[in-house]
Amino acid sequence: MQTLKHSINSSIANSFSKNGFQLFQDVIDTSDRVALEDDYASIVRKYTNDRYETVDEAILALSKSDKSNLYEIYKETSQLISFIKVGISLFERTLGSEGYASLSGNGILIAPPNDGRLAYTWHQEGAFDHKPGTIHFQFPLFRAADLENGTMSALVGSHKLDIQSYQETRCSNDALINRIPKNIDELTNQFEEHHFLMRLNDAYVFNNNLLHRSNLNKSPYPRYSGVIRINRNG
Ligand SMILES: O=C(O)CCC(=O)C(=O)O
Repeated sequence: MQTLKHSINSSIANSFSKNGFQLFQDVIDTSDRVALEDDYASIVRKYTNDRYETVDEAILALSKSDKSNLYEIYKETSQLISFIKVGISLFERTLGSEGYASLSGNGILIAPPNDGRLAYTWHQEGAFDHKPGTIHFQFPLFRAADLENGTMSALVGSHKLDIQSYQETRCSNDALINRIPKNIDELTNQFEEHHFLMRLNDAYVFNNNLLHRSNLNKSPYPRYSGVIRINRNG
């Protein structure tokens, strides 16, 4: 069973095993987050040839006219070295520093306004070939994650389910692949939905089997999420 560091607070560890997720407030150092945002801005500048003043402006323009480059940017972010510092502090501050951990997938997801193409519908990470026991961290970049900009949500306690049989969908070659459980209507009736509201420097940690999704961004600005996946002791 996945565990969290008990010395932080045993009620936090208990709520992670009960619900399948846990919020950690102010767990990321501002300087580490800003280093990641700066690297992201450099990638965006490269793909847009310095044509835009701000990251938001560039992402809004790409989401209207150049969706394949938006997808390339997403793929390139997985290699950013600045993920390592954030990953180390998340590991030490939430899972404990004993043993070792490996990063097993990072990325910066973009949710442009009113565009479901780069958003995931209901899924379990375990359906995407992560090792059993992988722990997933999700945190906002550039601005807070709220109901208006479509922050992710999860079905409370659904991590106790096995990996469900799923149907694979992809709306285009430059869209993310979705693996939606075939019985999702039944499951959404069975479990309560919880929205992951986060301020900058907060992070949620969640279980590999937890059912979760992104929601439609109804704000005028893009939503950016950092994602770090960690295997403990291998
Ligand atoms: O950021 C989001 O909206 C969803 C993230 C997600 O599905 C994930 O981290 O696995």
